[in-house]
Amino acid sequence: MAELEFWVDGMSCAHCERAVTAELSALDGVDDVRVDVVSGRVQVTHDAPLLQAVVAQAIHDAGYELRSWPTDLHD
Ligand SMILES: [Cu+2]
Repeated sequence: MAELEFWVDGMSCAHCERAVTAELSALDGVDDVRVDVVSGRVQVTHDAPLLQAVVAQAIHDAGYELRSWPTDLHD
């Protein structure tokens, strides 16, 4: 099980939180998604590798944009 943390732009309310959580939860290997709307921080628990392009597309599909991605992944 690995933890991934990144930031998302454009979220402002509980609706945004639900939309991002739903899109990311649907990705293969994702077990848990925690979204902080105020800071834009998203923490994902996953048991399969997550590609930046896949996560960015899921966030885009939800209507938001990936702001940052960790440069040193340990999974
Ligand atoms: Cu919203």
